[in-house]
Parts: sequence; structure tokens; C-alpha cells
Amino acid sequence: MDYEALAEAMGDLDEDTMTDMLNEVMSEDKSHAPEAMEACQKGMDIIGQRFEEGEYFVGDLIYAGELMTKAVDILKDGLVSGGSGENAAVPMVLCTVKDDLHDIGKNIVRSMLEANGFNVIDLGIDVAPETVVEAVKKNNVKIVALSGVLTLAIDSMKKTVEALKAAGLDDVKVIIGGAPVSEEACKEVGADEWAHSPQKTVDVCKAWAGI
Ligand code: B12
Repeated sequence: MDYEALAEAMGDLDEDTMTDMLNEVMSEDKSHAPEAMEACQKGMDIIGQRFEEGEYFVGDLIYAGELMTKAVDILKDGLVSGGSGENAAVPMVLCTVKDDLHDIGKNIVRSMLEANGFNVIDLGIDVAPETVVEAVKKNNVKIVALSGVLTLAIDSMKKTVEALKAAGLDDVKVIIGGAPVSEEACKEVGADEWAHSPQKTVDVCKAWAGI
């Protein structure tokens, strides 16, 4: 498989070529799904760049979102790692933080967590810190995963962690993820862990849950 060409097809918003290539990956060898996913993300970077340069518009971003959702759908079966269906589902909260409406990355992370034995309470997008606190209390959750793609999401993540601490929920572990997240951002936010890859998220959450 020519992953460069796949990234380019995504970057060009060429749905037919992208779909054909992804179906080919899945029919040949599902274990290559992560590489195909990575290529699609590279394609998303091309799209972001073209948007910044004024070549693409918001309508193109919306279409890109639909293409990425379709890509995840096709690749899904090849993205789950090992699974642990025999464990009772561990509850955890996941959401995209306040003022951020991006949810494609969050949805990928949710699929992988669910496939690995978590009962993911997905609060959706643009979620206020108080909503996270309420959900954690109501469901007696010990793990929270926060997603954000906008630079300003870091501030919302920080406010969410502060709200959890202010509510006395100090024993709740928080992992943050998404494009602007880094070691430095993790420290600033006061989170316990950070990740870009959904696989790392799964590993960290499993270790926290003891599964
Ligand atoms: C699709 C898209 C949209 C779609 C979103 C559709 C949807 N349902 O999500 C729409 C059209 C709605 C949109 C809107 C906007 N967007 Co937009 N969008 C994108 C685009 C092209 C792709 C994002 C994406 O889905 N990537 C693919 C996913 C799979 O990657 P990901 O989210 O990073 O997730 C991965 C990891 O980060 C990680 N991960 C994600 N979440 C989590 C969570 C945890 C806990 C963990 C551990 C890991 C993890 O796992 C994922 C899989 O590997 C990006 C460009 C880019 N290169 O990212 C711009 C981009 C993010 N958008 C941008 C902008 C500016 C906007 C708008 C302000 C545009 C406008 N003028 O209106 C609005 C903002 C709306 C808002 N308030 O949120 C900028 C952000 C700039 C910045 N740094 O702040 C970008 C970077 C484009 C650019 N280069 O300018 N956008």
C-alpha cells in the first residue's frame, strides 16, 4: 500500500480513492490499519495547512470530518488491540472540552477504549467543567479523559482539572489528548498523563484501572 498516496487522497478530499485504498488495506491485512490511520491523519494535516493558506474553507473542513469518520468506520476492526471483553466494564468519562467542537479524535479514542473493556461515558463536545464534575460524581468514576484540538482547549482542560480538585475529587486520574497537548501542556493543565496516540491512552487507562 502506498500510504503517501493515501494521505494525498485524503488531503485532496478524494473520497472515492480514499475509500478504495482503505478497503484494500482491510481486505489484504487488517494489521496494517494503524498505518492507514496515520496516513489519514497526515491527510488531515494537509487539509489544515490548505485551510490556513486560504485554499480550503470551513465547508471543506466539515467534509474532511465526514471523510475521517468514514475512514475510522472502515478501519475500526483493525484498530482494536487485543480487547479484554472478559473484564467487567470499567466506567470512565470522556469528552471534548469547553469551546472546542472537534470530536473525530475523541471518537477514535472512545472506540478503542470500549474495545478494551471500558464503559465510556461520552459527554460529547463543548463540555463545561461543571458537567464533567457532575458526571464523575454521579457515576463514581475514577478516570477522566479530556480531548481538545484547538490551542484554547488547553485552558479549558486546566479549568476542568481545577473544577475536579475544587470538588474534592483529587483521587480522579486525568489524561489529556489531542493535537495541542504536550508534556509542557500536561504540567500546565495539572493532568496526570497526556497522549497523542489512542493506544497509549488505552495502556495508561488500563494501568490505572488495574486491568
Ligand atoms: C475536521 C476539522 C474541523 C471540523 C471538525 C469536525 C468534527 N466533527 O470534529 C469543523 C469544520 C467543525 C472544524 C471547525 C473549526 N476548526 Co477545525 N479542523 C479540522 C481538521 C482539518 C482535522 C481535525 C481532526 O479531526 N483531525 C483528525 C483526528 C483523528 O486527530 P486528533 O483530533 O488530533 O485526534 C488524534 C490524537 O490527537 C488523539 N486524541 C484526540 N483526542 C484525544 C483524547 C485523549 C484523551 C487522548 C489521550 C488522545 C486523543 O487521538 C486521535 C487519533 O490519533 C484540523 C486540522 C488538523 N490537522 O488537525 C482543523 C483545525 C483543528 N481546526 C482549526 C480551526 C481554526 C477551526 C475553526 C475555528 C474554524 C472556523 N474559522 O470556524 C472551527 C472551530 C470550531 C470549534 N469551536 O471547535 C485549526 C485549529 C487552530 C488552533 N491551533 O487552535 C486547525 C488545526 C486547522 C488549521 N490548521 O488552522 N474543524
